[in-house]
Parts: sequence; C-alpha cells; structure tokens
Amino acid sequence: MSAVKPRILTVNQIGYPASGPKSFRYAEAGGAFEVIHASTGEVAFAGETAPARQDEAAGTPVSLGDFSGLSEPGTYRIRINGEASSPFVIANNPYADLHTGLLKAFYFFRCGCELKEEFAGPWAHQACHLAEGIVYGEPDRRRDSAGGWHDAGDYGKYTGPGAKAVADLLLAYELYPQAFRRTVPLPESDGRTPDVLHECRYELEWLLKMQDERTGGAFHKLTTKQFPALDVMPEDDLAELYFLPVSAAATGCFAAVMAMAARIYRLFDGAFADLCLDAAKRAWRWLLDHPEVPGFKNPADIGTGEYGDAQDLDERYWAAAELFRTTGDEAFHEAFRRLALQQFPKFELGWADMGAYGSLAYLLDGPENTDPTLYARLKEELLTEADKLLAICSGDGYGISLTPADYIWGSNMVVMNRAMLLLMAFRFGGKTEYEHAALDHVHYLLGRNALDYSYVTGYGDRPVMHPHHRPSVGDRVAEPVPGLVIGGPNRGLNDDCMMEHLQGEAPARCFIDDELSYAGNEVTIYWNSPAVFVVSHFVL
Ligand code: G3I
Ligand code: 9MR
Ligand code: ZN
Repeated sequence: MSAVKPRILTVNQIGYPASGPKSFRYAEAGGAFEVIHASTGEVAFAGETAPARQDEAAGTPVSLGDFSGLSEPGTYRIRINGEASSPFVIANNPYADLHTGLLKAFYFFRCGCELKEEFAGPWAHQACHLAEGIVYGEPDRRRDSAGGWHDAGDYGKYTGPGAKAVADLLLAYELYPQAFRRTVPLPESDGRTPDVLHECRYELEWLLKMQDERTGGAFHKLTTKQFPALDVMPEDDLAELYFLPVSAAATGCFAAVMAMAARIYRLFDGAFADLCLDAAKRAWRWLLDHPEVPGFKNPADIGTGEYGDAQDLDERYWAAAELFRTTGDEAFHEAFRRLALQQFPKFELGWADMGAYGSLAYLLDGPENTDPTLYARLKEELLTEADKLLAICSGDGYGISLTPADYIWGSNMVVMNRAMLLLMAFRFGGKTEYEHAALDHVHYLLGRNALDYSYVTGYGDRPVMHPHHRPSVGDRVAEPVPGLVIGGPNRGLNDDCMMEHLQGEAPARCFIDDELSYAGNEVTIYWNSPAVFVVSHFVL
C-alpha cells in the first residue's frame, strides 16, 4: 500500500499547464475552497465549488472546483473542509519529466539485451530470452527471436500489440516533434536521431524477425508455452520459446507499421527505410493471397496471451492506408477505398480493432493527395465520434469519456485512446473543447480519479506501487520500475484477487494495488504508448 492515504479531494498529482483550464474534484458536497502555496500555506486563490453531482461510474457525489484563474507558476495544494490535496505544480511545461518517463518505460521493457545500471539504475538486469525460437508445429525449425520489448508483466512478445505500441510512438513523433527534443537518454542516443526513433527501432528490428521468410506472413506471437511464476526475472525465464502461427491480423498490422516506419526513418537511415518498405510490401502480398483466413486461436498446449482477433479488415485497411501514404501508389489507394466500404469500426485504436490508424493515416495524408469525398467523410466521422466522447465527458464527474460499461480490462488504454481521438479531432476540427477534454483524461490518469491513484508508477504523490510486472516483483528494489501505465479499474473483476476484494464496488473503483491483480494492475507497452502520444501534445 502507498504511504499516503487515499483522499476524496483529488488533483492531477503532477500538475497543470499555467495557460490552461484547472480544476480539482471533491467526492462529496463541496463549498468554499482555497489554493495555497505548498511551502508557506499562504492563500493564492479562493473559490467555491459547483454543486455536487452523483457520478455513476464512481458511485459517489462529485463536486468540481475551478481554479483556472490562478496561473502563477508554483507548487500548491487545494484546501477544502479542513482537508488538503496532494501537492501539484502550475508550470509552463509541467509534463516534460513525465513524458520522458513514459518513453523510458520502453527501454525497461527491452528484451534480449542487458539493462545496464548507467541507464536502468537499480532496475538493471542481465540479457534475457536470447535463444532461438521453435516454429510451433515444426519442431526442427528454429529461428532467431531475440530483441524487442516484453509485452507486459509477462515476457511474451506479440506482433499486434507491438505494432500498436510502435504506431502510437511514431504518430506522436510525427505530430509532436517538439516533445521529443530532450534526450532520454538511451544507449543509442547520438544527438542526431531522436531517442524515440532509437527506441522504436529496437522493437521494429524484432518485428522484422516475426515475418516468416518463407511466406511473408507475420507470426502471431513469440512466447513460452505457459507464463513463468510471478517472481521470475527475465534472464531466469529459460523455457523454450515458440513462434505461434502466422495470422492475418498480425500480418496486416505488421505491413502497416513497417510502411509507417519506412516513411519516418527515410530521413535518418535510407537503408533501414528500404528494408521496412520491402517487408511491408511482402506482407501486403501475403494478405492479397489470403483474403479469408480464420482468426488466431491458442493451441491447446499454449497458455500465454491469445490476443485473438477474428476481424482482420481493419488491419488490412490500416496497411493499405500506410502503404498508400508512404508510396503514393494508386494500387494501395484503390485497396483502401474498397476496404473503406466494408463494415468494421473505423475509429478504434485498440490491439484488436485498429481501424482508426487507417482512418488517421488517410486524413494525415491531406486533402490534396486523397479522394475528396472519402476524405470529407472520414473527417466528418472523426468529428462525430469526438462529439460523442465530449457528450460523455460532460456527464462524467471526473470529466472523462468512459461510461460505466467502459471500465474493462485495460480501461486506462481506453482513457488514453479516447484522448488520442479527441486530440486528432482538435487537429482536424479546431474546437478547443476537444483539447481541454483530452487534458482532463491526463488529469484522470495522474490522480484526479475516484481512487486518488496516479496510475503511472513512479510519478505523482500517490502512485501505484505493486504492479503485476515480473521484474518489479522479482528484483530486490522496493520501488517498481518507473513510468509504467497500469491497466486500471476493471468492473469485470477478471482475476481472483479482484474477486476477493472488490465485490460490489462501483466500476471506477474496481481496482486494487496488488501484484496478484493481473486484470487491473498489470502493465503493457500498448497502455504506455497512447499515454506518450497524449502527453506529447501538452509538452513544449
Ligand atoms: O470489448 C469487450 C466489451 O465489449 C465487453 O463489454 C467487456 C465485458 O467484459 O469485455 C470487453 O472485452 C474485454 C477485452 O479485454 C477488451 O479489450 C474482455 O472482457 C477481456 O477479457 C479482454 O482482456 C484482455 C486480456 O488480455 C485477456 O484476454 C486485455 O484486453 C488484454 O490487454 C490482455 O492482454 C494480456 C495478454 O493476454 C498477456 N500479456 C499481458 C496482457 C495484459 O494483461
Ligand atoms: O501473469 C499473467 C499475466 O501476464 C496475464 O496477463 C494474465 C492473463 O492472461 O495471466 C497471468 O498469469 C496468471 C494466470 O493466468 C493464472 N494463474 C496465475 C498467473 C499469475 O501469476
Ligand atoms: Zn526477455
């Protein structure tokens, strides 16, 4: 448990941009409040909360205290009814360190290399998972499998989740290069290529190994048959690794992310860009040759993450969009137009439903390069989606776009994905409400929520301390690996620990900071990556 007791008076525990709107939440009837200087107790601002409203997701009344009128940089606390909030800053650029920490998390997820003390501090460990993997069903066929990022609290490596994580980071870099001017630093830092591209390349080099050289399809995943025990360090996880069969979903997002990489790395390393583009085209040909294939299912003797996804049209759609955007080749445009006519979600950014990456790639290509009718339609649909999210935000006590039903396994990804969509709508539609709503999602992640938790390890006054993350459990360091976004409240209570402790809790309170709770307190690369994207928007 955290040293700090949960408070009903919640803020973004990092702080607020000086120029933006600022508000706290109080999970009871409010009244007069003060914002005080944290060091002197001197009053800097005084106000009155709005009347409390019942919040369905949290199951409590919530009142909102607005202190946007205060913009003087400093460190403050809120005081109301004799209670005090976490300290927080008002600053011109409050999220720069958080942003670096969220990006550095990917370095900590690295597999196949030693994490040296110089970069990893007390979380250093030996190189892991260096053995060749066996192609499942072909016991005599072994292939190089080293590198990339561990998926999560487990040590599996999965193609689709890896593609989503890289896509978020590359999109963040494309749209917000200013946020990536600082060095992390990483072993590869050279002052020339931005560190985010070094980090993504570490994963891309591994993803390239997931392409079956015989067919061009991408293996769905690379894992041991079962998960190791929770306290096993990566270098001690020595069970055989298996390449699980090629799937269309994996091949589609592999093609997409490789086409994206070809475009972005072109400026820094032409040979690598060529390699990525060839891999993308080869994967695309596999997709054309396999128009209808069943989705991936774990064979009976495999117990690691399935990441099943029977719908692969969205991955094909995304691949066509990126290949078109990167090459300008009309054949890909034609394929995209045809796929756009099919029914599947076009504005989801998940590990299964990836349609939004395709829609956004097309929109980012710009009206001059695309079909005006389709461009206009996708833009309108994006704004409609974002308006729906805004409507949910305005009814939510904490200002976010989740309905009570949306608190599922990995709800913090839903929070960050929706903030991403709002920011894209801001880019294409201009309304500041979109940007402000996205910022409210950041405040939720950093502590302004029903449980007063910062859901990012190592950041904030009351961060999660016991993530379901094997290195954090197995090492001898008290503090968890920092910068990790944990899954978040999950009304499904999909593990024994949640079932035991959280019966009857309101959706936004279905969370326990216990290392056994994998369905609420695990970490993954694709929960960190949309957080990097969203925070990038707010970093100067
Ligand atoms: O989308 C449906 C929603 O429509 C429905 O209302 C809701 C009700 O339960 O369920 C939603 O589906 C959930 C789905 O995640 C949403 O993404 C499923 O219940 C839930 O079981 C499923 O959880 C996935 C979990 O694996 C179990 O398969 C998580 O998304 C996914 O992030 C997680 O991934 C694991 C890997 O398998 C192994 N590595 C760690 C990683 C993180 O825990
Ligand atoms: O540790 C595993 C975690 O990474 C997965 O997300 C989760 C769901 O697939 O499973 C965890 O492993 C648990 C297993 O499913 C059930 N027995 C306890 C395991 C945790 O040590
Ligand atoms: Zn490893």
